[in-house]
Amino acid sequence: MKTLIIVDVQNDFMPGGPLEVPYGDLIVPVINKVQGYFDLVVATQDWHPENHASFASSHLYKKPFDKMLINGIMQTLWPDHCIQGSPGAELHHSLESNRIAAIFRKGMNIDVDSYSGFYDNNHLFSTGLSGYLKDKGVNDIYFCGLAADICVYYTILDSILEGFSATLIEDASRPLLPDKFDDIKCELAKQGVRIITSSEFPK
Ligand code: VGL
Ligand code: ZN
Repeated sequence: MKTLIIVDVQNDFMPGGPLEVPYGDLIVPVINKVQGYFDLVVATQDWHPENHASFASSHLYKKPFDKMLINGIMQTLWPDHCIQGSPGAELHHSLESNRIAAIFRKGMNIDVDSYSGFYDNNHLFSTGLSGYLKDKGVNDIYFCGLAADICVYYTILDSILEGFSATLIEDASRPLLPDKFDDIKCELAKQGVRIITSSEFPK
């Protein structure tokens, strides 16, 4: 079961959005191109209540990208983004969604952030994604989406912990901080993650 997981391809992460990923929109046609090579396509969606603890606006005297200890975890504070039901939380309108079998939403607990599509950042709450994939007999997962150095990265790390084999499609993903992305890729490679580009899929 060759599976593609599309992470957080949502309007608020696109150029011009409140938490924009540089060139984030350029991945959409690449993702659309590769979808057809997979037996199963699944997506995740960052889906925060208003006043989520990860928003700088939820804390006095804090601004976006400040850091703060929340429940023992050092949390980066973000601009408000991906609020449940808002246009910014919707998947990008050009992302082909007909082949997406299921969408797993995350970050819904107001107190805890959730970068990974599998577990929250405390590793306490599961979205059910791992059980869903195992039920379907998935072993080989390919990853794409936004942001490569945050939610894609943590989703991949959890997939390895869950025993899946993981591949990042690099040109179908973009980092929030391009300068630090080489370190992230090194870390992924150390964990046994394959890093490829979409050119490896036949035309
Ligand atoms: C993300 C920061 C906060 C992401 C989500 O999708 O990478 N980053 N929430
Ligand atoms: Zn978020």
